[in-house]
Amino acid sequence: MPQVFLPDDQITVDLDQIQGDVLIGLQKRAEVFVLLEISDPAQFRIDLATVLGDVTFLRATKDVEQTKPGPFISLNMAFSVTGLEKVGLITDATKGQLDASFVAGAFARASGLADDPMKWRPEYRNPIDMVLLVAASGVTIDAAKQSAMDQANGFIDALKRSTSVSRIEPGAVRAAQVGHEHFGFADGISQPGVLGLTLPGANPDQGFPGQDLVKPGEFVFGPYDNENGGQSIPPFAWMANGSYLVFRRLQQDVAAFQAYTAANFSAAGRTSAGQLAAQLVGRWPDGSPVVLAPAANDPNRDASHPDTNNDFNFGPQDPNQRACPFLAHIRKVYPRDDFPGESEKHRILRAGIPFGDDGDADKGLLFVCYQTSIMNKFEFLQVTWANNPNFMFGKTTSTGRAINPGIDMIIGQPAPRRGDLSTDAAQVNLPDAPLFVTATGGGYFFSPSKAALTQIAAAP
Ligand code: N7H
Repeated sequence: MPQVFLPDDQITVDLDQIQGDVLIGLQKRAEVFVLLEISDPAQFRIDLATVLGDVTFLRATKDVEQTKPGPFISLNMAFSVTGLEKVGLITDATKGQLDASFVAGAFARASGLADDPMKWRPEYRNPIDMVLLVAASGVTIDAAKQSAMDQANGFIDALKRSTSVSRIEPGAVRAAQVGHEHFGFADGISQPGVLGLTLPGANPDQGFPGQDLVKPGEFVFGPYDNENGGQSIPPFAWMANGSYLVFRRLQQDVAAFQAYTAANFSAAGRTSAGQLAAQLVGRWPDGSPVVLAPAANDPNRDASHPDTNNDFNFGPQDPNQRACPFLAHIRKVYPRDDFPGESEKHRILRAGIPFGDDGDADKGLLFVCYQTSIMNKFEFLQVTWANNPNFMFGKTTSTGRAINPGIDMIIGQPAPRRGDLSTDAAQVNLPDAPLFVTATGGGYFFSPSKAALTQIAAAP
């Protein structure tokens, strides 16, 4: 969605300290993720000093968002727990004060998310110390791919005396359907507004209609206010204006998704494979929400209409899943008023990009999200809501029969992947589905502030 900001003198998050991907998202038609191992920490501090001036912070990202000046390259970087140890920001004795999932590392946490660790590419099974995010915008997709890779190679070169490359992941928007992920659905529609950054609309608690403003401490350490009535104060001063970055390489099986919806729409009482697919996502491919447009997409609420495409709730509007199933991806991961008081505590800022060309077997989403707690945000959404067939709890059909909604068919992992679409007396089941999305790698990182990066670079 387009972003509209408060005037600079009313912005309360630190535009000069927070990296640009964190609260706004780097502008990107292509983005290269470079996963690095730090082989010589002392040399790394020297090398880091040579690229620090290239790191993009929020002020630049905001300016680019507002002025769209043409070709633009961004660089962000983040460190894993092993990386933070190598650069001396934490020690074995102090790391226990950080988010426990971050400390354990993404691969160690994979089986708890119901990933198959054997599907993880070998490079991701070894510790990765840091990631560079190199994004290119303002040019054609092919030019952006070239430019992001050229720039990434330049940064790899600048750091080559002190690091080695574990893996490079190139991502780009899809040429055939810009702004749509590989299943064909518009992405990047619903993001939380950020209090103190996003310009409120007619409703002072929202940006665009339906876009609730969330306290910045949910996404970045401050002290900034959070949704628990407190402040997100980090355990170490150098963590201020930083954020945890979750990276997941999610392979998508487009053929399996299409085959499943084609084989099952009729028995599920839907008019077409497209309608069932939209109901599994909770939006039509054009972005219009099925809760407001159950029978067919609504061009007046598509991805190009931020003023209408997010202006909905689930609870009173659709209490018996007549329009949008409880298992729909967007209803699982952001239940809105189905779960008042809880929904806003588990919001994330997403900043992913597709990988692979349409004809490739290996294609999917390089998923990225930012938060101040990996356990309470990304992992909570994946495990407690998406993977849990009983969530949303306490729902019934219009005849009062209890519903166990079933798994999030898009990202939910544990078998059996099935669901209950009943709305009234008739029982309507979705049969077992194969995996449509499989994690093939990932990393848990921390995106430090400018001050923290400078501290690393200056350290003896
Ligand atoms: Fe999801 N998809 O194409 O089906 N996602 N997602 N996601 N997702 C969303 O609102 C998708 C994944 C969230 O505020 C849309 O931008 C795919 C993970 C959240 O109403 C679509 C993959 C997690 C939202 C998709 C994937 C989330 C959201 C609607 C993997 C977290 C916002 C467009 C390959 C654990 C919900 C939009 C809201 C929206 C898809 C992954 C979370 C189309 C294909 C791993 C919070």
